[in-house]
Amino acid sequence: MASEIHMTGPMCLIENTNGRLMANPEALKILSAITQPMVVVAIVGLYRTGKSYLMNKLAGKKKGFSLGSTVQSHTKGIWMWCVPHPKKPGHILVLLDTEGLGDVEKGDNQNDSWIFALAVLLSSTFVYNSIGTINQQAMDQLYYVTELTHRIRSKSSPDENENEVEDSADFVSFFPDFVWTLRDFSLDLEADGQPLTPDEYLTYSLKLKKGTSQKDETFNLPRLCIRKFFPKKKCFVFDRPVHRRKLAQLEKLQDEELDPEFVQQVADFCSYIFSNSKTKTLSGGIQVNGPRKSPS
Ligand SMILES: Nc1nc2c(ncn2[C@@H]2O[C@H](COP(=O)(O)OP(=O)(O)O)[C@@H](O)[C@H]2O)c(=O)[nH]1
Ligand SMILES: [Mg+2]
Repeated sequence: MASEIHMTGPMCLIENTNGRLMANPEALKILSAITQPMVVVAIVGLYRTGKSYLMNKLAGKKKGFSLGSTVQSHTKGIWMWCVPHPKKPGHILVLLDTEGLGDVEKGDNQNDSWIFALAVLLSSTFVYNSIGTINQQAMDQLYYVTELTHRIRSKSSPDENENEVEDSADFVSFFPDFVWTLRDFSLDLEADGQPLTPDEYLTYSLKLKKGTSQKDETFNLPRLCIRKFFPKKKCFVFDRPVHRRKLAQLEKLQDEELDPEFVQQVADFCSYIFSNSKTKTLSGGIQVNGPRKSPS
């Protein structure tokens, strides 16, 4: 059966056509034909932060999702690539790459916010990718997480509610695991002279401010949302893969030409995803395969 899934490359799943998000019927057809359990990994983050490059690593292919300033990166939306799961026989690994998410100021962030919400809902592992350290800028770009409650309404709380973060616990049960990937990370991970693991660094970065000023609340909101929505969190840091001048040719370089630390970090990330990413399930533990996931 697995041999029936033969996608030679990614295809658009959710397309932004004239400002409207539309599901591509061809992609839905492929999804509906999949009868095996699916592990769905989605990646989201600012453009040109190496997302597609990392997804190609998960696909085990040098080429696939196109990198950098190609035609594809002008199409906002979600791209899909279904490959046989490299570690779980009989399972399909569905890779979802998002395109064109810009900063909040650049119009059209309604669609960006929907793309973000769809990536959360469709995936069993949700990867948030950013460059550098977990600073306020990286948190601000996670602004869409604070909009999830407006986008997703669970049946049990149909009315507008002041306290949406509190009331969202009921849909968290089918939320994906959260992985934060930090690219070009150059900080020494330590606090008070003690070394920190990337996971401890993430936990530390998600600490809330005690105050109640507007500034404190703005600081706390994305952190609160991540903590509420994603009970299972993981963090990976990556060195810069090569010297700045060679970055544009990254796709053409052999592993031997890359920073060995980076090669190891990518291997560790892939290995974690392959062994830990769960099958996408609906509440009640129903496994999702194609026909259930696509609209019937
Ligand atoms: N600085 C840096 N550049 C990267 C990294 N990974 C890929 N790139 C390069 O950054 C550019 C954009 O990569 P791409 O994967 O298309 O980014 P995306 O827009 O987030 O999908 C390409 O030239 C890649 O070769 C990384 O870890 N660090
Ligand atoms: Mg990309």
